[in-house]
Amino acid sequence: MLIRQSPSVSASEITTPSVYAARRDFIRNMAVGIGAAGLGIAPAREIRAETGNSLGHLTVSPFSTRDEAPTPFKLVGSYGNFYEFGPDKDSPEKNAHRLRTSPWSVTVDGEVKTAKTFAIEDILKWAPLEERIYRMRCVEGWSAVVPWVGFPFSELLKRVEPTGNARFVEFWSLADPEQMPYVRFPFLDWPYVEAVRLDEARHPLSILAVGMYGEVMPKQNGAPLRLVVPWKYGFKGAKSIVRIRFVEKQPATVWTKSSPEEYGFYSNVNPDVPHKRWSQSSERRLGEFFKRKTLPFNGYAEQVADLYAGMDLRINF
Ligand SMILES: Nc1nc2c(c(=O)[nH]1)N[C@H]1C(S)=C(S)[C@@H](COP(=O)(O)O)O[C@H]1N2
Ligand SMILES: [Mo]
Repeated sequence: MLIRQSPSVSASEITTPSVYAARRDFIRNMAVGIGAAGLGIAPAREIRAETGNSLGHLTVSPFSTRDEAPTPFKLVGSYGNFYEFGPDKDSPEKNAHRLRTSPWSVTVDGEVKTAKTFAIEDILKWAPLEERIYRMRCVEGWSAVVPWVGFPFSELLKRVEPTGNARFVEFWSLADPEQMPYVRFPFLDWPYVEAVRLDEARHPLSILAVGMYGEVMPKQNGAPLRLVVPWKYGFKGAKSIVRIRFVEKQPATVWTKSSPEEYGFYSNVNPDVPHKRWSQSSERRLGEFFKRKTLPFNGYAEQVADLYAGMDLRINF
């Protein structure tokens, strides 16, 4: 995104023995989890998000990826983008401790019958929390398998009533220079706002996530509430959301404003549409050495391709 050099993951991402050990343990636990899932029992886990705040019993969603082991939290928590906290991959882990996630509320407005503001404590009670193990892919060419915790976006639609004009949904991240030192610098047009079409948002794979690896969301990954849409590039998943706005027309987003020729509105993972500065045909899973082929819609084509029937996804990229 903001990098100008090679988008590939640096040598420090090459798997270390401890990561292998963690992964082996994780695979063993996953095997237990898959067996337990059918009984509605949460899997036992040794790897945690290390926030120390367990979310307790979780139902394992049938939408979860079954054939790939989650990436160790160690990697997902230390390599990512959260530009409000700095431009480097380790800036979020280094600086996001400055974020105050309580009190926190989310305002829902725009094309809704009645605008409402919800406290995060109440949002957490909307629905039973599910574990959703999703493949994720960043437009820069790295990917991960992440056990998110959250609930379908559609739960929000039970609490607010969009008007007949609502066709798109914007997600606004917090932009507080006191907590987020880099929003003083205009390298992006703050606040970070991303958006999807309403039918994409209400697709059963789209979730509002409040945690990962069985625990409350780590600050660097977007506490206390973020969007996860697994068939799109990672930048669509706005972190630390304070406002959700329903709108009629396709809005400009933080990335279409900064570089419209590089970041289209749809941002579906499409190996056939190269980024202007690099190919999108393959990706490197964090912790792995060899690249793997990128799949259309990040492997979720069967579930989501219908949303784009009749659209030319080379133009609507
Ligand atoms: N507010 C905000 N949300 C954001 C970003 C950001 O810089 N600010 N970066 C995006 C990008 S480019 C990616 S790849 C993911 C990375 O975070 P994750 O590894 O926790 O999914 O967050 C997305 N959400
Ligand atoms: Mo990204």
